[in-house]
Amino acid sequence: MPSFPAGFRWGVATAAYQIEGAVAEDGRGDSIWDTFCRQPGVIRDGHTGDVAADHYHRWAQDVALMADLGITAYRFSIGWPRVQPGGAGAANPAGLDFYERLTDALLAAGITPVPTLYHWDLPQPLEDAGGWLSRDTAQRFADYAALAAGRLADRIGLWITLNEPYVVTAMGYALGIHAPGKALMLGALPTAHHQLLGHGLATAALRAAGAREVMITNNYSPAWPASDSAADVAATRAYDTLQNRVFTDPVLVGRYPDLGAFGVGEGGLDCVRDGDLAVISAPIDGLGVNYYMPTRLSALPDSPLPFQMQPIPGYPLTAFGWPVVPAALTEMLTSLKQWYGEALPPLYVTENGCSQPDEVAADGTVDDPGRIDYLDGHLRAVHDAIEAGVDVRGYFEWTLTDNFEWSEGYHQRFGLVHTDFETQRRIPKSSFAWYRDLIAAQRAAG
Ligand code: IFM
Repeated sequence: MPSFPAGFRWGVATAAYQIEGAVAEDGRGDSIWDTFCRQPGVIRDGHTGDVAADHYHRWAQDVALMADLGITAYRFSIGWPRVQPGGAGAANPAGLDFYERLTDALLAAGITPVPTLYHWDLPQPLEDAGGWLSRDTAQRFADYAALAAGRLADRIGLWITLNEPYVVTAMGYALGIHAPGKALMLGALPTAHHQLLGHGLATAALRAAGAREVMITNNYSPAWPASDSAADVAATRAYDTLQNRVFTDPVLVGRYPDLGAFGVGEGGLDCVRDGDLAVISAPIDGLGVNYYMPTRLSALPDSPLPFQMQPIPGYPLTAFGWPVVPAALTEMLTSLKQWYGEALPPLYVTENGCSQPDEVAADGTVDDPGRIDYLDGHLRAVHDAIEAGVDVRGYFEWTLTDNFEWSEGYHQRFGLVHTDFETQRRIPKSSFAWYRDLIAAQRAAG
């Protein structure tokens, strides 16, 4: 592996609902994911995040694993319903206590904490009041950001507002595959604007509370046409706009891309008010890039979403069936630089990883060579982007332990550490040792 720049941040990333469990402890309220998981038939095999990887009780063991791994930064998410159970009003001190204990343990282990404020666990009372379809949720988010930073910004410098707002809009409100399970198709578009407004308002609240650096994380995917027909090329452009530009242009250049392909006229989205884009485009200090795979598209005529995804033949697949295409990560990082030029802040790969069908062998070990290949290829791809002049400052592997993978329940294992969900026993996989050795070598060289 070539050397990364000195000071490059080596990390792992997790999210509250996927690992914590303890959903009814210490005053935590319900989130939309608690409610969604209770609905029959929506999550594979009826799994829920009620226990997950029991990180709420095993956080000290997990921090010890991170210290052993040698990471320099840990991206986790703060559970909004733990900190502010009703989504408004005073903080739940016990919720903040948990993240304070975690933060202090990380700092004591020499690991920089990098919290994300919203990784999809909207307090249920806010959804009952309209969720991200309601403009008021943006202000509620900023108030919650102020509570979290009010307790922690004296120890945490770098904050992330939202994780993958595209997925919230697309999977949660347009298609109904994720919580809150609404299938509104294009009626979901206001959730994009309200999340972005929440990002802008929260950015101001974080800075007022003393946060030094603020970022937003989106998931990006190079969009490839299935053919060179005009229809497929247009469909690909529409998809690219929706996934890669709608949640980035307003933040970096203060305007929405052309949404004509989605029936939005020149006047733009109805929900945008004067001054919103100035709030949304307040300067940020970094852009989080989550990358898993490219997307290949063909036209889907007479549909509100005018594209359909096509398989990408010729590449290995993860256990989830996702094509493994490291070069597309280089393409994505260099495209962002091409698109935004000087307006692009430093980039951090805030998620990258894969689900593998690993199993515990008779001797108690877990070998996952597919994950090692995946990580090796994608880290080389990040390095290629740096060589090409893109300012990438860190890499957060997804994820530390096997966890609750949303609609797939516990069926997709993304961890460097195997979790036995019956006993909560953790077994570092061979990829853990590989990543540990890589980080040690890079840190020694840097
Ligand atoms: O597990 C998810 C995570 O919550 C958001 N990004 C993609 C991961 C893998 O699907």
